[in-house]
Amino acid sequence: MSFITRGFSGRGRDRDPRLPPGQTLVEDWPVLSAGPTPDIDPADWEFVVATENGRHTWNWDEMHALGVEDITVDIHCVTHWSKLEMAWRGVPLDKIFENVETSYDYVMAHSYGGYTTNVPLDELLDGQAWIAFEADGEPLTPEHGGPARLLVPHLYFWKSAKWVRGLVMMPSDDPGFWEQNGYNLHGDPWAEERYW
Ligand SMILES: Nc1nc2c(c(=O)[nH]1)N[C@H]1C(S)=C(S)[C@@H](COP(=O)(O)O)O[C@H]1N2
Ligand SMILES: [Mo]
Repeated sequence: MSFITRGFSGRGRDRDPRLPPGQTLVEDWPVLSAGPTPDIDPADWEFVVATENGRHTWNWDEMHALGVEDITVDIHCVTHWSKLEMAWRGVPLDKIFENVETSYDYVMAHSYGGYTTNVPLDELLDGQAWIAFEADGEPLTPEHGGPARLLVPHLYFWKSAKWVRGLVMMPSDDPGFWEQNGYNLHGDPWAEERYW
């Protein structure tokens, strides 16, 4: 007799509908970092948005003062794991871009440590992306990107740059670190945009 628990990443009608194709549920939270984990004190943390018109900067308190939200989202890693209904806390990118004038349509996210990833600006707005400080009720640990990371849950998780330090506006969709190394320029998990 076969028995399949609802929510298990089975096939066909037993598959959790929140799970994109080719993904498997995990209960733990894997750590995936391309380099060493930087040690950043929130007191030294600074976030920069650079546009064709100049630079805007926010320190830790100024960023929080923009307005922190609690959100519950699913995350999907290109290495085939997904984690459902994670509780996150952060500032929506909409609040940041209320203060930014740009005619450029693309963004390169830059991290402390040198990681980069590209995202179209319109995929960071309308409640689709956050500068996140907490996950599951705790400050983000350094290995998960603390003190602050980008969170773009509708795209594969490599777009959610850990230790984010700023965004550089670009006129064209130039590839970031993984995108130069074979990952898809866009990365929609529902369309399985994994690689080139
Ligand atoms: N700065 C930085 N951000 C990064 C990465 C990285 O190596 N460096 N890896 C990416 C990848 S491939 C994934 S799947 C997630 C992993 O986040 P986690 O370690 O918190 O699970 O972070 C993304 N953001
Ligand atoms: Mo990943």
